[in-house]
Amino acid sequence: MPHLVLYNYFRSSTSFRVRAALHLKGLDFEYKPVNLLKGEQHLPQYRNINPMGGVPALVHKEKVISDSTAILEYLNEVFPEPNLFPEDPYLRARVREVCEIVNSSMHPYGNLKVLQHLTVAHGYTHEQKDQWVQKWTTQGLEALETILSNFAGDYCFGNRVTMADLYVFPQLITCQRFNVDLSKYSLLMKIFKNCEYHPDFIKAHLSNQIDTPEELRKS
Ligand SMILES: N[C@@H](CCC(=O)N[C@@H](CS)C(=O)NCC(=O)O)C(=O)O
Repeated sequence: MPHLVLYNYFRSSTSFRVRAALHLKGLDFEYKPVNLLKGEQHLPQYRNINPMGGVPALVHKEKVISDSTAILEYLNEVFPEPNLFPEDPYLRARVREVCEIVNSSMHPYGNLKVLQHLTVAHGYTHEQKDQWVQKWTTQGLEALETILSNFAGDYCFGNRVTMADLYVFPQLITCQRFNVDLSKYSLLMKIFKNCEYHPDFIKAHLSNQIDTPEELRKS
């Protein structure tokens, strides 16, 4: 088995993406928790691994890669089965479009450092931070619901998991955490429920990790 080490945090949606890919590809990995709430991402020894101070970071055969998108592309090239992209180049482009909507236009607004800045510099309350995430993620949700209506089956693109599901599913969990009203996104909720029961998504889920606090574990 290849030696893979994943620096990550149970609740991080970018970490989920990579955990799910590793499980889908049947790859064993060593789980190294980085506690974001304790600020372990800012420690010099972690900054040596990822100078951006974020999770995830992957070490494969002593070579480091950080940023989930780069890691996922690498894993899919080095361990091609099952392919997380469709065969068709047009569909591949549309999968990447969906991933990028989540990655650039949704995820950053709920990121810990952004929310911490809103609290420290602007005095945001818990409710104001919820409203902030709600405001900025809604546009992405609307776009995803429309785009995926052309492609979805059980999952975002047809009836098998693709890279798009690895981005969309954990982002919907984040939306729930910030009380975003997801009830009107019926397609996204259908995909969410199917992902929720996928065995590799269960293994990657925030409630099942070694650093998951007891109160967030699924019984
Ligand atoms: N684009 C990066 C973002 C990484 C990132 O910011 N991850 C979050 C967790 S989901 C993090 O580590 N945040 C630390 C912080 O905000 O201090 C990726 O996809 O890996």
